[in-house]
Amino acid sequence: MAKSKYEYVKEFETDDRMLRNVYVLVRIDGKGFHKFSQTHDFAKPNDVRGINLMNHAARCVMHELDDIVLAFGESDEYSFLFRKSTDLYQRREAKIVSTVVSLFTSAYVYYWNDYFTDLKRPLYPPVFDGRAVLYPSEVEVKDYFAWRQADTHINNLFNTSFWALVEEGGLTPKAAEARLCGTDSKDKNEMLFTEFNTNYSKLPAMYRKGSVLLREQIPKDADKDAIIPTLPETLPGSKSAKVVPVLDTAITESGLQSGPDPISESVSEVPSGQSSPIAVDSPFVSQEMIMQEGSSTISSEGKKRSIDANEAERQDGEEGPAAKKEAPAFKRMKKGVVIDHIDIIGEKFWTGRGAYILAPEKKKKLRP
Ligand code: DGT
Ligand code: MG
Ligand code: MG
Repeated sequence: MAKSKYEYVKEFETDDRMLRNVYVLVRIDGKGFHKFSQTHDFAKPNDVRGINLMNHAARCVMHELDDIVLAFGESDEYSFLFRKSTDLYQRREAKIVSTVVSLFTSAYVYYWNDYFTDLKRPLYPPVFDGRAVLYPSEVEVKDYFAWRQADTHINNLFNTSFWALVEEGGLTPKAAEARLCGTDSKDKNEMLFTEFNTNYSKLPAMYRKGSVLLREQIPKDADKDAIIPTLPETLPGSKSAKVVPVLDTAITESGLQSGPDPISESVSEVPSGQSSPIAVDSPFVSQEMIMQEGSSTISSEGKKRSIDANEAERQDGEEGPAAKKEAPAFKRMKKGVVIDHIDIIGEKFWTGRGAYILAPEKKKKLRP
């Protein structure tokens, strides 16, 4: 076919394909959310509607892009990790980043009213920026997520302390800042406990640890694309799944974290500028949930069982009769995106629920 005389302009386009065989990480962040959160009267320092909306938007991205194996969200940001061998858009950076940012932003606006029920749509269009970072090995990937979760912890502890001093303690913001200057995590925990009767470690994990999106087993008859919220009572307008909270934290905490908080107590602390007091008596339970779809029920215990069954099936025969007993249950499961608020700092996550994320993939033959 004859080319038009204008076609030469295509030659100006650059090849932005990212290096092969390294991890692609895309992080999006709200532009000017200091103002956006104020304009929309976000609760301080954590607005559960805003966090759930962020989580919903992130889940939409994961549903659309199968190569994303893990996502982590806090404040106005979300990080998405692609599997090492992703060939999405031939690894073209602009295509990948713009698709993630665009889908996230449109979902944020599209589902806005499900969360902010008293406001039909945002008062002005929210903007998110995005970037891709390449990480050569598992070490950097693990440290990346540890960095983001440590940031969540530091900012949330600071903001919780700051707004307790201002709102409950009657200090001016300036005086509150001065009071917190030079304090470490231990000091802040103690201050919250002794002066404000607040046990920081008992505050919702979603605030303290951020949100982790994983690909795990869900009941076969559940819609893979349905949004499976974890915090039903905070999800007005959510019709896609009937959910009830798991109140038995003993189950959900087991295998996730035991012993001291892995986040260093002596980490130097830089506030994010986020503000205001936390709803200590917040009604939600930020743990895994039971999801009920018709007759299928998956609970944290059930999910654990299904993962165990998954493991058992992989090791076929090695586990003896127990593995065989679990197999039928596993057959009724399929992969979906689930959300939790767990520690991703430390090996426990990467060798446990996160083991599939960095698992070796079949090497694709590169053409000579
Ligand atoms: P940027 O990213 O350079 O365009 O500027 P910002 O303003 O987005 O700053 P950033 O991303 O460092 O910090 C996030 C801001 O969003 C911070 O001011 C706190 C605010 N924010 C995020 N989530 C919440 C929330 O749940 N409640 C409240 N009150 N503020 C929040
Ligand atoms: Mg921002
Ligand atoms: Mg931010």
